[in-house]
Order: sequence, then structure tokens, then C-alpha cells
Amino acid sequence: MAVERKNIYVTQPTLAPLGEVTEIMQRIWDSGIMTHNGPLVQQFEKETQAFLGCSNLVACTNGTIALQMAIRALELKGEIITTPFTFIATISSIMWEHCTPVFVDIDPETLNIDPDKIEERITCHTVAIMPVHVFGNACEIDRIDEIAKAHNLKVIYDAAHAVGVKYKGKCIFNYGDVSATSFHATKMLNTAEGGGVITRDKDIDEKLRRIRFFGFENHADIVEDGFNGKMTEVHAALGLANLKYLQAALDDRKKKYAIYKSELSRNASLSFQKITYDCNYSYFPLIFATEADLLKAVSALNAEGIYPRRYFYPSVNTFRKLVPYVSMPKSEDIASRILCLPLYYSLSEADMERIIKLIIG
Ligand code: T4K
Repeated sequence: MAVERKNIYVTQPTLAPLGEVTEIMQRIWDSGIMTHNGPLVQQFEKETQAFLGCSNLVACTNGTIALQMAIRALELKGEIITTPFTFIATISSIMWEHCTPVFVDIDPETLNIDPDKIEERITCHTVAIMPVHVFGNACEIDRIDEIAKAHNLKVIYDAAHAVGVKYKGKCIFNYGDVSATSFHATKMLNTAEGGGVITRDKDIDEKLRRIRFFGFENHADIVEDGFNGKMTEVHAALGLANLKYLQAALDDRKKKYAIYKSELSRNASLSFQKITYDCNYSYFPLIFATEADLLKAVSALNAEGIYPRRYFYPSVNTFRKLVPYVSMPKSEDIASRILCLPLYYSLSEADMERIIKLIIG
């Protein structure tokens, strides 16, 4: 009799046992406090900071709003240099804040913005650089900061993928003017939906907290151009429970990444993201020689109920509805032949073996 297999998707959330979540949630039922910077949100901020090694983490509704809060807190108006190889939220957050995204092509090995190309795109309208630590692979932070300083620009890191990443031994959120991360269900640490904004600057931190709460100061006067960016107590409870499993999830990803990489390296036509500093291995991006090879692998996997994802396809500079098209050859080329393989805590090594076999035969 044939064995019925469950479908395998690109990821699955790392979830604490339900009992541990409800134990924390009981406090909401006891107090009746559900939102508005309640005790669980404050505890989630404190414990996440302590785990990661950063300060001034402002928890919010999602990673997109985190980016928008960062842009607002820095009062940016003008052009923001960013990467075309990213999720659409990087660009939409810039546009929602009435700024203009200006693309700089990527380094096809690291898949991050190419620092050597940033200065060519700086104009008198440029106000900031928004690089992305793509798939949790740390950007060339020193180079980017040097360029920003020389041109008096702000730096916001889109660190949506970068929970747990270090740069030169320190939490990656400690760099740039502000970092924005995501606690979405598909991320290393999840609150179902959620985000966080991090800065070393106490004044910006306080401003971010006011922006998150409609712009109010002390529930009286409106002192900032704010909105509703609050994380709820329910989301924070889930985050607190999941935080206990973050180290295990990071260790597991690193181990599984190494297995995939060593096995798939046997096929010389496949290549991998180059990691120079640090990575949390939250995704397993695999680069095929051609798009046809990628599509062949996708059909073989799909036929077995396995669903990898084409992150990030297409390159966001090609979304003509949003931005005038400017050719970004490296990003467009990589986007056409990169595939993220299933990678998550409960993925078995036996399933990984099946995936590897289906790709390299
Ligand atoms: N900047 C960057 C660079 C980003 O990548 C993102 C988001 C952001 C900013 C903005 O952060 P958020 O505002 O989202 O916090 C996902 C996520 O929705 C998104 O957070 C993420 N990046 C983006 C790269 O991917 P999809 O379209 O892949 O989601 P979906 O529903 O197809 O999920 C993928 C797989 O995950 C499913 O096949 C099954 C599994 N899954 C998904 C969900 C939602 C679960 O097992 N449980 C779930 O609840 O977007």
C-alpha cells in the first residue's frame, strides 16, 4: 500500500508547545490588558534584547510597519538607495513614506547590495541607504557606513531576515541608524505577525515609541506624525514562548544548511550564497546555472508534493506598476535562477535526502 506523505513547504513556523503559550496568555485573561504597550510586550522587548544583545527594541505590528516607523523617525524625505533583490515590502515601505526608491544592483555572490555601486547613484536628493541582509547574510556594514558618513546619509538596515545574526561579534541590529526586523510566522523568531525597530539612539527610540502610538506624548498632545503600529499582548505572549526555542532553531538551521550545502555541492553547476561575515541560515537559497534547470527541479519537487519558493522572483525593479523600470542585470539574472529549498525545525533529514536526490539525481 502506498504511504501517504504530507506536502512539504518552504518553511514552517517554529512553535513552542501550546501549553507554554497558554501559560503566558493566562496573564492576559487575568489582567484584561490586551494591547497598548502592555506588560507582555515590554517583557518580549526586554527578553529579546537580552537574547540578541541589543537595546531599544520597539516591538510593532509587522516588519513592513517597522521599516515605515524607521523612515518616519529619521524624518526622511527624498531618494532612498536600496536593493532590487528583496521582498516587495522593502520598496512599498519607502513609497508609503513618500520617498523614492533608487536601486543599486547586487553583488551576485553575496546577493546583498553592491557597495561599490552605491556612490554612482547618490544625487542631491539622496537621504538614506536601505540595504537588506538578504536571507540573513550580513551586508558589508563598514563599507556602507563609510559611504553614508562621507555623503551625510542615514542608514536603515532592512534586517527582516536577520534575527540572531552577528557582525564582528555584535548583534547585527546595533549597526546603522536604525534596523527593522520581522517576527512574521516564516521568520526565525515569530509572533505570528510582528516586527521590531532597533536603534542605539535613545531619542530615536523614544520617537519610535510615540510614532507607534499615533504620535501621542503621554496620551495628551500629538507630537509626531504617528500611526497605529502597536504589537498586541497576544502576539507578545507567543513571541515570549517561542523565544525559548530560538537558540535551538538557530542551531538546527545551521546544521541543516551545512548538510544541504555539502550534498548539493556534488553537482558543480549549482552555486550558493557567499557568506563573508555571518548568517543565521534562515533560508537555503540555491542558485541554478539556468532558469530552465530551476524549473526542471521545481517540477520534480512539486510532483512529490514538495514546494520550494522562488525568493525573490521577480527582481523588484521589474514591478512597473510601482517603479519606472531601470535595468538591474545582476539582480534580474539571480532572481530568475534562485530557489529557496524547504528549511525549518521540524523538517526531517530523511525528507532533506529526498529533496537532494530530486535535485541532483
Ligand atoms: N523586508 C524583507 C526583506 C522581507 O523579506 C519581508 C517579509 C519584509 C521586509 C516585511 O516583513 P513583514 O511585514 O512580512 O513582517 C513571506 C512573508 O509573508 C514575509 O514576511 C516575508 N518577508 C516574505 C519573504 O515571505 P510568502 O508570500 O512566502 O508567504 P506564504 O504564505 O506563501 O508562506 C510561505 C510558506 O510558509 C507556506 O508555503 C507555508 C508556510 N507558512 C506560512 C504561513 C503564513 C506556514 O507554515 N504558516 C503560516 O502561518 O511571504
